[in-house]
Order: sequence, then C-alpha cells, then structure tokens
Amino acid sequence: MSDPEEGEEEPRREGFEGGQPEASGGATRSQPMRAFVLHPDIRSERSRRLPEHRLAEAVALAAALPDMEIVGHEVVRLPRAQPGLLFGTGKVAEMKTRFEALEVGLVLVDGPVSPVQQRNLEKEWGVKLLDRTGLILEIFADRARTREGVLQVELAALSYQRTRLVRAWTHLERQRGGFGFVGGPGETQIEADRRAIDEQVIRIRRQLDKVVRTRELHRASRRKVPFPIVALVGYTNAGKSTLFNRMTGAEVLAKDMLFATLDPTMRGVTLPSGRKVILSDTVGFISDLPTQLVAAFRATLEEVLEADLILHVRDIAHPETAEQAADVAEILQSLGVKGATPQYEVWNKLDLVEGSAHEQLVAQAQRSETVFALSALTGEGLPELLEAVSAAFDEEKTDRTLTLGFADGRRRAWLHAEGVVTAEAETDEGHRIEVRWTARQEKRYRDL
Ligand SMILES: Nc1nc2c(ncn2[C@@H]2O[C@H](COP(=O)(O)OP(=O)(O)OP(=O)(O)O)[C@@H](O)[C@H]2O)c(=O)[nH]1
Ligand SMILES: [Mg+2]
Repeated sequence: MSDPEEGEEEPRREGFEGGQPEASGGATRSQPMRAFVLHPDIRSERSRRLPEHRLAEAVALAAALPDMEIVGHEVVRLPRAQPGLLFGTGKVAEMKTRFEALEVGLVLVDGPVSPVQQRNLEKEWGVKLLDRTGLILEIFADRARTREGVLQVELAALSYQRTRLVRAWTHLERQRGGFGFVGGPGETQIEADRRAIDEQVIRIRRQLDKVVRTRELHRASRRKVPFPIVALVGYTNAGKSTLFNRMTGAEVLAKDMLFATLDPTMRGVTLPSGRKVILSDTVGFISDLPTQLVAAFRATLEEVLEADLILHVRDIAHPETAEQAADVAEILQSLGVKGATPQYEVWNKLDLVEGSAHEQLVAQAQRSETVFALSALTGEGLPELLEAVSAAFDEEKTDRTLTLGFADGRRRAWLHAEGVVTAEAETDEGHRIEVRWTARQEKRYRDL
C-alpha cells in the first residue's frame, strides 16, 4: 500500500571535512573499544528518573556506537560534583585500579564533564573520556546519511568544541590570578583555535543554506500535492520506524538501538480507506538532548512543525514511559509545535505487556479518541489507528468563535486538550476563543 519514495536521499558524507570530535570507533581498529559507563548521581541535581534507569539508557547509548564493548557500568553517588575531578579522590583511585584490570580504553560519563575535569580524569586514568553530549554527538556523526544531516552534526560538534575552548580559557585565566590578562601563549592559541572554528562554522552554514534552499523547493512542490502530512515523533527506540515500515511497507532501518534513525524519511501511503497521506519518520528524542543538537535539528524536524497530524509513538512497556512522554512533550514545545496541530498518542509495544495490565491499557485507550494501543510488531490494534488517521482528514471542519466566561476553565481546558484552538484573546467578558473542529467535536463540546 505504498507509493514511490518521497524522501530526498543523498550520498553519504560526500565532501565531509573534519570538525567532529575524534572518532572513537574508527574503521581502522580491528578490536572493539573497551568502554566503561559511569552515571554520576549527583544529589543536588536529582532528576525525576531513577539513576538505575538512567544508567541503563547510558549503556544503551554507548552500545549504539559501532565497535564498542561495554565491559562495565556503575552508578556513582555523589553529594555534589567536585570541580577538579568530578568524583571524589577515593573513587577516582578505586576506578583507576578497576579500569587497569579491565583494560578500559574509553570511559563514558553520563552527564556534563567540564573540559578541565575531562583533562584531569583522562590523565589520571590513562583513558579517553566522553561526556553525554560528546557521546550523543559521536552517535549522530555515525548515523548522519544525508548531506544536510552531516552538515548539521558537524555544526553541532563545532559549537560544542567551541564552548569547551572558551571554558578552558576562562579557567586558565582564573588560574593565573585574574582578569585583565592579555597576551600569553595559551590565550593566543585558544584565540586562534576559536577563530578557526568560527571560520569553519561560517563555511558550513553557507553550505547548509544551499542544501536547505533546495529542500525548500522540494517542500514547496510537495505542498502543492494535496496530501496531508502525518509525522511520527517519539522517544528514541519507541518503535517509530517499525510502525513506519508497517504502515508503508518500506524497509527503514528499525533496530533495538538508540538513534537508529537520524535523517527524516517521507513516504506516500494509501490507507485502507483509500485516503492518501504522506508519512514522515523522524529522529528520536532523548532526555537532556544537547542544546547544540536541538538547534541543529530544528530544521530536520520542520516536517513535524508542518505536519497536519502528529503521532506520538510511546514505548508503553518501558518502565519510564511517562517520563519519556514528558520529555517528548517538552522538546516538541521547545521546537515550537503549535497546540493546534492535532496529536494522537500511539501506545506501542502492547505485545510486551501481559495479562490484566494489557487489558487495562486497551480499555484506557478505547475511552479516549486520541489514544491508540497497538503493537507495531504484531499488528494488533493497528487497523483502529489507520482508520482514525484517515478519519482525521475526512471529517469536514468548521471555524467558530466562542466566548467563555473566566470561570469556565473546564471547557477551555477541554478545547485545548482536543487541540482545536486556533486563536485566543482575553476580553472584558472572558476568553474569546477561535476553534476549528469537526461536527462530532462540536457536539461533544455542547454536551459538556
Ligand atoms: N515487542 C515489540 N518490539 C517492538 C515494537 N515496535 C518496535 N519494536 C522494537 O523496538 C526496537 C526499536 O524500534 P525502532 O522502530 O527502530 O524504534 P525508533 O523509534 O525508530 O528508534 P530510533 O530511530 O532509534 O529513534 C526494535 O528492536 C523493534 O523491533 C512492538 O510493537 N513490539
Ligand atoms: Mg527509527
């Protein structure tokens, strides 16, 4: 049930030039890199997740790099981060012995590590060290396939390197006892490095502009095609590509690996109802996505911004599915996805939930018009989703202006939850709300 490919495939890594963090999984190495994963659980920075789950995710991230052998992992509890070594001296010494015994070559620290801490720890342990941002950048660099993807990752890596230069420099300055320190070999070198990075950034931006303009043209011609765009979004490994493949009959790489998909893929699909839509598979989200990457991938996620319907795919069997959903919602908001874009939740991997919990999820989803419990793997629950996606575009929508009193918070909340609000203003009598909705939604509203 698929139409020819809509995506703009481009040769990989053509014209690729440096600027990335050193590749730790080079093709030249025959032996896999022996890596150890540490998750610093800093008491003053507790998140809403369990440190054990965070460690598990960090291990999965590490495993997403090619040629990597994870020889150990550990949560390190810390009252607070130590400025020089991050960890306490006793812990650093203990780890040194373990790393030597295990012949560890790479230590992955799941959190921010300052350039100074990195340098000190690398020297102390005799290893190469990557922090969370560095690790995610490495994975992205490994995955990028389209020209735009490659350029964007390069840009993100450069801006990451640049902040590290700046921070190293401020630190040096402080060590030398103060402000007003001008000249000095260290600073000149860093200034030069910084200038070199800035020049490279400008060059990449220019190349990127060109690529984006071409894509704009593609998109403009696509817009003329009267097919609605349906975008799959969700936490990494939630099953977006698996669902995409199931719906389109395509063979996009779907793998038990974080960030299996990087570049967006689009395809025309004819739904069982006969309705044609364009389905878009996108990069997965993750908690604490490096800010550099959020900025860089905004463009790649433009399809999501323009989508007529967003399917938020969730791994409903994951112990932290709620936290993941909250992260996705946050990132969507920071990307500027408007509340007016209708959103369905897809509770995926239903096959992994057994017994009464399974039944409960199905019943819960059935009570809502915008939630679908299914398994992209077995196909259970899929027909209902396809039907709803189709119906979302078949139903005629009308525009109305409503005025709600200030006390009518319940109805206002309902309108927002339905995603039908297109504009809103405060007046003397209350809220003037413009909505665009189906006859069915209007009826349900009147029944509230
Ligand atoms: N049991 C089960 N496994 C599933 C289901 N859907 C996907 N998976 C598995 O989950 C893993 C991740 O699936 P993908 O489709 O690659 O996930 P994704 O959301 O595209 O991940 P990224 O591209 O990394 O963001 C794969 O091993 C899939 O086989 C499902 O419904 N049930
Ligand atoms: Mg994928």
